[in-house]
Amino acid sequence: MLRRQIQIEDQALKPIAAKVFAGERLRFEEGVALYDSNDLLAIGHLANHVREKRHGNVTYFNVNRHINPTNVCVASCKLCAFGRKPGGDGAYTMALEEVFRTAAEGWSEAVTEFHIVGGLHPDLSFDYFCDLLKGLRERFPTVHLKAFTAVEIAYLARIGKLTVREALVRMKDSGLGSLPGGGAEIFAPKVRRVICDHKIGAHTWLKVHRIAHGLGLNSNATMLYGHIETAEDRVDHLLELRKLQDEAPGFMTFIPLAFHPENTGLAHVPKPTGFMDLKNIAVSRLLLDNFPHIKAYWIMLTPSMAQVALRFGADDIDGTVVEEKIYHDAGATTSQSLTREGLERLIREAGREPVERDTLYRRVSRTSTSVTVQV
Ligand code: V47
Repeated sequence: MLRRQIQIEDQALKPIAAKVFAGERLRFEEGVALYDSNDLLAIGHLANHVREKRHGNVTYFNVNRHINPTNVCVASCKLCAFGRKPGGDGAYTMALEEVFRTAAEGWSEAVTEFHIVGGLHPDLSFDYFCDLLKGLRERFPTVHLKAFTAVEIAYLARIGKLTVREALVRMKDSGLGSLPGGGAEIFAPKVRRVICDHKIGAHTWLKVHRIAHGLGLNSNATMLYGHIETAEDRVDHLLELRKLQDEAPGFMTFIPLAFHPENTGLAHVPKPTGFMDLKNIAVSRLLLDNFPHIKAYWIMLTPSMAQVALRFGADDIDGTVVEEKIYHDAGATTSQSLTREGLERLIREAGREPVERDTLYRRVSRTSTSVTVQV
């Protein structure tokens, strides 16, 4: 039915559409052809077909809080407006008690996830991070701790003189529940050299996630677009993620992240447009056939664009958040918080059915007196 209704103006998309409807995997060249095409409605229609085949009308959201224990960072990535040099203007580092107080201030019965990321601090010990996890687990035993990007994990392992596996085992024992998807940026070395020269390379980023998956820790993945990368770089990035997911499954969600240039070392780069945002959501849904979820991160996209993205391949809109620093330091003008009701309204108005999930995509049911996670 869907197949007959589709209008394809770009002839190059016809064979790709046939493969999508047949459920066949797309190749590198087909990914590039999708990015090169301006037939956004046809691309969106194909992505929506895949999205509805997997998830029907459901759109996921969660009730979460962000915690950023420090913005002090030894790396000076051109893409970032959040990190500060030690002792620099606006630099902060929370003592553990401050982290716990921040968490307590953001906590309510409804919160199911703390999303915790920060800078690469030169002096905080590996034990600080394990104690942070232990302290949060002890105080908030029902809250899932999605913490530390692969970049932080690799750095903390080095600081602690541990292998990545040993570091992850220690963190898991301390309460780590899963890994967020940050730090992936764009895997192509020539782009990484410019936008995040001091970060681990693609190989190490992928290795950390591979090891995490092997230890039973799920994770997410991201891709930063709209700076100096090419369509080929984006497709290469997506196919590296798809390959890892084939070999060592464990990714839950892919989140395309639009570059925000303000206050960064790449302030001259024009902001990505809405057209580019929707194309990235749609192409990632089409190429990442082994990823369960594609997230339209409303903080980054704006709530209005996130709503539209729910018809272009996305089935998740992220959470309530409350306080967000990474995007707002880089000029984001979105609000830092949406209520549960606000998220539900956005999703319903897009004609989708809101489903509250926990970090691992188990449905959360609520009554006025209790919260239940369905396992
Ligand atoms: O790793 C940093 C990106 C990421 C900028 O896993 C920037 O559920 C745009 O990973 N403009 C952190 N992007 C955010 C992230 C994330 C967000 C929401 C959900 C999840 C998840 C993960 O933000 C960084 C980097 O890729 N970033 N600076 C900037 N100026």
